[in-house]
Amino acid sequence: MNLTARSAPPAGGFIFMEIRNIAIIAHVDHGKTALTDAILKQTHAAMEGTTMDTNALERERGITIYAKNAAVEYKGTKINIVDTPGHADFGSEVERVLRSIDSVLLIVDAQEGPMPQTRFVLKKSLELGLKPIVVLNKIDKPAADPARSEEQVLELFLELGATDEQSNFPVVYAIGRDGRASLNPDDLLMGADKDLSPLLDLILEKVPAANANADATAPLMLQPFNLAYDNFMGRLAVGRIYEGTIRPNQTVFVKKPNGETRTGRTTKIFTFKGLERVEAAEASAGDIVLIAGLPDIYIGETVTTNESAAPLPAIAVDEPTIALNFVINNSPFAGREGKFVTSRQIRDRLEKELEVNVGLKVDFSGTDSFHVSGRGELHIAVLLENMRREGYELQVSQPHVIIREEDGVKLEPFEEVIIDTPSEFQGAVIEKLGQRAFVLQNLVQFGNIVRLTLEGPTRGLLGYKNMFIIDTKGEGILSSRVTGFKPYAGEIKRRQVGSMISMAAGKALGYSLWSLQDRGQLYIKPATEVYEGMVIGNTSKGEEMLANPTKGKNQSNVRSSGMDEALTLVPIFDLTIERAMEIMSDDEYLEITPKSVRLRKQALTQNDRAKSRR
Ligand SMILES: Nc1nc2c(ncn2[C@@H]2O[C@H](COP(=O)(O)OP(=O)(O)OP(=O)(O)O)[C@@H](O)[C@H]2O)c(=O)[nH]1
Ligand SMILES: [Mg+2]
Repeated sequence: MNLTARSAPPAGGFIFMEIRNIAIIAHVDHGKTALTDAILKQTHAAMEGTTMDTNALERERGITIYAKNAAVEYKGTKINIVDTPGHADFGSEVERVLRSIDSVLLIVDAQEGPMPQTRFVLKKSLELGLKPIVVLNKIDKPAADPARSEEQVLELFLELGATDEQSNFPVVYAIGRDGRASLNPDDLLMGADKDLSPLLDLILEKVPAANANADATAPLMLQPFNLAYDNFMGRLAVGRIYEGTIRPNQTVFVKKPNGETRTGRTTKIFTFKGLERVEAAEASAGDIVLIAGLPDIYIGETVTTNESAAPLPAIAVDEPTIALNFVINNSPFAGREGKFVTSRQIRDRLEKELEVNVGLKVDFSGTDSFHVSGRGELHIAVLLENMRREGYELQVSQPHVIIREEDGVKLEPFEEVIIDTPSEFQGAVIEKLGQRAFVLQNLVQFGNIVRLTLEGPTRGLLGYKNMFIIDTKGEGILSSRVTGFKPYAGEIKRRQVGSMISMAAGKALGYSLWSLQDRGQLYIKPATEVYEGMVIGNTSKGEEMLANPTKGKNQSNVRSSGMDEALTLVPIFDLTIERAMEIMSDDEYLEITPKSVRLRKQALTQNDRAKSRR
């Protein structure tokens, strides 16, 4: 019965459409989102100017943070596309997507060639047996060298142990931003191939149809690989249907990977169309859907109509590596700028975040302070940035790596770091990372650039990134990825950034800032309001220093002519959440409000600080 049903339209009178499921993967900035946007535009799935980077923070930073689904129709076939983030901190977003699609477009900037995250995402894809389509992108760049990049991509495939079939990859050349692709780079540059059809045709030809061998009449087997949240419907699961058909108001069994089973009932089903979700009466094997109605559903669980089915293999979600406390704001300025400041409000917000943010963990046992664990500084910083935009106000403590014990052995997270830097700076980089327990594993020279590969504890990287920018004069590129928990690497001396602490409350005055700026780097401008115990800058010598930024020019001084005009202030050190988390000390809090990011001592008066030191 199943065999005949397979080629017939599924029940409900829906037109049977072939489906292709792909993910777009690459190193950061190689053009994944621009290409996806162009596919949406060409297939009239979205209006011109629409972008997959729908989140405000994504648009502002120009990076993708969340993996997102879209679907287009091309020549009568539905193509489900998952655009993924390229930044290493969000690598786990990519990993869990790869399990649920059938092929990847590996985008490579034809000027830069393969970069660290290219290696990471390609490795994961090859391990899963996927056969990538390689897109050499940005061939319009003056220094683009598609032939060389293609060769480097092939080397990378071989190095990563690709099978013959995998390393015999199809190649397309593209100017993704302009929505053009070709099988021949010269044609493309000469103006032929005015759209992305050559790429889309290749997808139809090379990617296996997702519903070709799947049985729409078999019992349902579905696995979520992502979560979303809707104010009315609550938690939504984005999942791939492996077998069977799913409908609204359907009773299902939800199985954890260990076999534990509970029942649930779907309320609504959605499929993707362009960037939108559309309600569906049913969806069948091969498709990617959003399900509402299962409030406790989680990534990697199996949704099935067969109570005795074995669960699908688990999708590994990486463990958190760093932790810090989210504390209610008790600074003298608390409540001035934020709408949501209470412990209850912050708790509710974090609970909501846990619905969708799979790399995050929160311990709610405290009352005014919650212990939050995440996948890296950027992962936490993005959450904090989102919260302040929504009107929240809170403080956080210095981030620490998570140390755990297994069989009596103390373990901590380790990372592989890949650095591209002009060779003149390699000495400083190797030395500084060496002091932070990093071991050099590989060094390759390309012209004037060296690529260093090092491995060491995440702990050693905390607070390093600022130093790296200085040591490489802004020309270095650092990418890192967590390689796992390994035995504790021993003590690492963290270079203390000394704080310049305000001993007064009031408005900072230009004159006093002018006289303080020789002692270190300031975080505040004239007219900034300060309070006692607020950190207003760092000191160049690394010592703690008390200062009064509100002090005016001493009136009894003999007037020195031309003095006021000569008050040139050097640009301040702009305290962003990420930078502040890097430099803060463990006796400080970072105060975050919709309008301000301030560093402060936990104990505000010198007396209290002296007491807490004793
Ligand atoms: N010259 C040129 N620039 C391009 C092309 N495609 C994209 N870009 C530019 O490259 C930059 C990064 O593009 P994105 O599409 O955001 O890159 P991404 O891979 O999605 O980046 P992440 O999601 O943050 O990893 C943008 O400024 C694009 O305009 C291209 O074909 N040629
Ligand atoms: Mg992107």
